[in-house]
Amino acid sequence: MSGQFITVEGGEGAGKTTQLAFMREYLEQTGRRVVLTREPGGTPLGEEIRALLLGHRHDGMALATETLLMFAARAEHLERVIRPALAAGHWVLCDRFTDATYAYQGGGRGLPPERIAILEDWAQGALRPDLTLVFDVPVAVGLERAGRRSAADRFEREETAFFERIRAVYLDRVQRNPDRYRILDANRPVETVRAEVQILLAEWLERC
Ligand code: T5A
Repeated sequence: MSGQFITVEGGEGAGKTTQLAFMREYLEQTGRRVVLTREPGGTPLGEEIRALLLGHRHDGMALATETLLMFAARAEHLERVIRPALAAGHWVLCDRFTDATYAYQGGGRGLPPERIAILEDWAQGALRPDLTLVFDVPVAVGLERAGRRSAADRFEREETAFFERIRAVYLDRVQRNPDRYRILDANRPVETVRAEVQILLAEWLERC
């Protein structure tokens, strides 16, 4: 049984982490071995980079620095966790991946996507997620949920227009590649979203 690389994306507070716990449980029930991980992070070094990126010690960090740190954490993650897990036949569930760089550093901050594509090719080679679920929620709803959960990190302090641009990039990427992406309306109760996630995963399992 071959492994699959599934990523989960969306704006702040879309419910990714909540649904990933369910996704793991469901896939394990079907006999798959699952590695649940996240970006930025997923390794000891990556988690240290995450703290630099999300914390407030370096507010005003240059966009190139921010982007390269995302890819530094990603390179480590690929080398130590993602590639070995896939090679062992595990299913990798990743909370955000390179789509988030296109959305946040590209759409949100204005970095040309061509630059991101160069780093993507360098760090990943030919590796791309097999399936990407995009949880779509109105910006105000997501920020309100995220705000209830914890204090704002360096990204969550941005203005609404920043998050609208991020949402637009995700929707655009879904439209351009419907084979790889599935979009879910995340502005519904947790259980309703969960039921749709289960249907999508069941369909995906049939294809594998
Ligand atoms: N980033 C990341 C980049 O800029 N570039 C990159 O390349 C990468 C990889 C990561 C930050 O880094 C940026 C993007 C991010 O800003 P993070 O803390 O991991 O930071 O941020 P998020 O991934 O956005 O995590 P959040 O926790 O904010 O959002 P989730 O995981 O989507 O939401 P979740 O499940 O934690 O839910 C939030 C709250 O809402 C409730 C939950 O109980 C929780 O309290 N909730 C719901 N409430 C009502 N209805 C539902 N359907 C709900 N689902 C969840």
